Amino acid sequence: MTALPRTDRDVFQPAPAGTVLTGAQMIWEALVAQHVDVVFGYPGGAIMPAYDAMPAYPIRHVLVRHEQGAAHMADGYARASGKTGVCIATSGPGATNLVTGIANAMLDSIPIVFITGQVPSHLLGTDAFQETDVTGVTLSVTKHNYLVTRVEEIGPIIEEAFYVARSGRPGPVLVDICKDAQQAKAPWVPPTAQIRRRGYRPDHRATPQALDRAAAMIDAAERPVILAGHGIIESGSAELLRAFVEKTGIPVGSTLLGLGGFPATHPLALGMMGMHGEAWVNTAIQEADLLIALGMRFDDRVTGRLSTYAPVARKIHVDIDPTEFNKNVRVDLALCDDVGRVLGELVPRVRQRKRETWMGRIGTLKGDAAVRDIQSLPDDGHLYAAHVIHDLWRLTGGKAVVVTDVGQHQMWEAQYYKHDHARKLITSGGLGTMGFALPAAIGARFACAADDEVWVIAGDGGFQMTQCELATIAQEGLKLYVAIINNGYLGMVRQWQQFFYEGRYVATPLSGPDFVKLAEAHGLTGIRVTNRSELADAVATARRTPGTVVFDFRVEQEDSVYPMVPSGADLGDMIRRPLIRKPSAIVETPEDP
Ligand SMILES: Cc1ncc(C[n+]2csc(CCOP(=O)(O)OP(=O)(O)O)c2C)c(N)n1
Repeated sequence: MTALPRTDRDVFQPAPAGTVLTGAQMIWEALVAQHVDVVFGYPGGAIMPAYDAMPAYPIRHVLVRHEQGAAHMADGYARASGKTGVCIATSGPGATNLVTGIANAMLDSIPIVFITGQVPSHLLGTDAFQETDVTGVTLSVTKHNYLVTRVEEIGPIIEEAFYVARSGRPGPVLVDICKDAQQAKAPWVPPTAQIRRRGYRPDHRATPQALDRAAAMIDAAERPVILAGHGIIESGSAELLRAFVEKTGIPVGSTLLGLGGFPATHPLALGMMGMHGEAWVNTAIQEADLLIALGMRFDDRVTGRLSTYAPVARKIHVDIDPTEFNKNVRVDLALCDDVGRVLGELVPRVRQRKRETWMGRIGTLKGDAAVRDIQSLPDDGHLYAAHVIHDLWRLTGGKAVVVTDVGQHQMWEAQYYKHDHARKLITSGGLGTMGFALPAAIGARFACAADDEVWVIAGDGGFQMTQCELATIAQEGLKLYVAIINNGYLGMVRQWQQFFYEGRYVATPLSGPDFVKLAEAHGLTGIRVTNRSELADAVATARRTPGTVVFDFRVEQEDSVYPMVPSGADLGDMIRRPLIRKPSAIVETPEDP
């Protein structure tokens, strides 16, 4: 296998203004100018000119096994790094294979620039070979998209695409470039960094009066709760949130995507809210007299039934996207601004407080839930997914970058792996895309420091959706830890069947390959774990083993995630884990990792 080496960044010289370049060269010039160092993609006819030009540029290309994987890799890279991810594919099937990954990025507000090849401009609309109207197909799942037919447009549009993807509420932007525009030549115009898009104003500022009003509402509240969302992480505001919380003494509930935006081991951290949130968070929200929603969007998985949501609370909502206000929940005060800027303005305005009565009440709620907590139960020879995740949290010192798939294991991860830092949990929230974890972890691997451990936590169902990317891992020589939480079911759907469809397990029992042999077939290592006592040794072995290790954790097959607020039910109306031990049998496991 001989791949052309890429040009080293140290020797690369950007083209001076006026140099005649092909459109294909302009694509890479424009990407280098945006400081892109890695792209994830798959070649094909309509994007071949761009691929042919690529080796002259200091950008690493990761050849995926399916374009959906490329999209998720760019997504994982963006989430782990805070930069904009880049993905490249050909027209027609290459581009349509991206759609799930684009939609995933759209719903979670992830900045990614997608570059697709398109048939030559004179063939547009003729049903030419591998022609798909990709801008049409992706219209509703991109923040913005472009069809480029002329070589002169390539540089300015790619620059604008990065600006749109990153500014305001981030999101995916697609640039579809006709093959003849890639082949044509024109004088190069380097990026100007002076982008003005008519009608697009991503910057909003809350007024001083609104900030004063928010501070007064916060000072007056006796039972306030902060709802910390993904906006805290995307805007890099974790430190400001901490300063605000420590001054006001207000406890913090997090959305799934907000986990890590506030340290999970902080005394004022309540954990995750919503459908599989901690019981005490949901009850605290229902009893609160003020909700301060920061960079979150009152998703239905978070609110439960809207008509009974936080019935006595006044609500302050801070978000950079004005379309989020009063969409699901009517609020008393909306602050349209960057959440970090608002926190920076609020900290000097609010009173220093301790809220002992309110925290005492939350402590009582917690005490009640703890006796139902599986993590606190003794090892009875069964391997529970919650135990696996709790033990991985301890063995990794809580410091790993964890990339989860979608299903029960995702919720257990959110409950039992305590993230103290932003960008350490990468998960598909809004779209809930099975198959996300393995490719997203590959992307994250490129963004993380060499000594960061990157862990995949996936179900046996979701893993099988994109397991072809094991070959990408092998070809790229990457070190990942892949934990398959193997329960032999599409577990989350099985759980719903158990709770709401009288236990009729239709199309949820699931077989799979021998995951140990599958890893070995790729030149990787596989380890099977069937008992909790084997887990620590397995992790130690994996650390000593070069290359990626795939763990097949054979967990309890019919376990369920508790608590659970049934879809559309009142947030306080939770199904709790049945008591399976008396409280006296509880064994304390060490809290610190
Ligand atoms: C692409 C896709 N198809 C279907 C679903 C619906 N769905 C949500 S969770 C789930 C089961 C996941 O099973 P598994 O990956 O084994 O994880 P577990 O729930 O057992 O932890 C399914 C089918 C989905 N979220 N994404």
